[in-house]
Amino acid sequence: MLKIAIQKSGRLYEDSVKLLKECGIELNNGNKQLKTVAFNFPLEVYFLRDDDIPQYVYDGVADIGIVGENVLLEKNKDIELLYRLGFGRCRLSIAVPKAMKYDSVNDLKGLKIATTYSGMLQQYLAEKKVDAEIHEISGSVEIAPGIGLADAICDLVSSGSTLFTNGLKEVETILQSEAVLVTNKKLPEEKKTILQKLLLRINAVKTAKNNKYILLNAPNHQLGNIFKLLPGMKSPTVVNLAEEGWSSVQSVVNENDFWDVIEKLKQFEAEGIIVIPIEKMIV
Ligand code: PRT
Ligand code: ZN
Repeated sequence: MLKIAIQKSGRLYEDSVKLLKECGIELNNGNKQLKTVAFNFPLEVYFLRDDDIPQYVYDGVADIGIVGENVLLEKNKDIELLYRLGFGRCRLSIAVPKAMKYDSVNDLKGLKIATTYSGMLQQYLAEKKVDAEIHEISGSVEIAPGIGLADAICDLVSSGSTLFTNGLKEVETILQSEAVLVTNKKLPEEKKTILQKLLLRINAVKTAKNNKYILLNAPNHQLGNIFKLLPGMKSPTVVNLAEEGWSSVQSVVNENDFWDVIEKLKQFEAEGIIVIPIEKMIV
């Protein structure tokens, strides 16, 4: 049995449970217990505060965990980052009052900066050789300058609206963060085998999300160009159309290149382009 720690409630909870579900792992977590066992996979799930997850994984209470990279780095435990999961994206930034003149990181010299991320802020300021005072608080960091508790803040930002409504502007970014899968470094072989199975499934889900299945019709004299554009997993599937000189092509296309590829396909006389989401993809 492999033990995974995920957030009990908060910004990472839903996506973490959804990921396990997409991996075909069924949980009974309706009434928010502390832990639950999956019905159809050797996985025990612990629901914890995100701040505690690195310590629990380090101690081996949980074998693996899903946590923000920001928390992983702040807690600085000797555990391994296994996989970037692509949700819970945010950045750890320094912000100052809107009216303050700010040209470079040197303008932070001598300021009092409120944060819950004192470890990472300290490291950042040391790297930049800026001598500032770190004021560690446990929450509501964004109000600190407004109530005279600090001159600046260092906090997580996603849309930027919290900074905006508190009259602050973002001036430095310390880290780009997302949810990550972490593991204890000393898993026994039996648990490693289960982890490999889980990783295969996570990979299949994530790869599928990054790719689309594409079908199109094209004149045969353009097929060479189209094959170069859509190499697919091994090579594209090609079927003759009833109309002489035309073929149907089936392949996969990466989400990031999608619109570029579509534009080029039009130049190569492709018609009737159909794009379909992929549920799982094992390469
Ligand atoms: O109870 P527990 O301790 O488990 O939860 P928590 O309250 O400490 O964490 P939670 O649920 O707020 O966040 C969990 C993780 O989500 C964080 O560690 C990040 O990795 C990630 N994440 C992504 C964020 C945000 N986006 C985010 N915007 N965490 C916090 N925020 C906060 C930020 O602190 C600020 O107060 O949202 C506000 C800013 O948001 P914008 O959109 O106004 O910029
Ligand atoms: Zn927390």
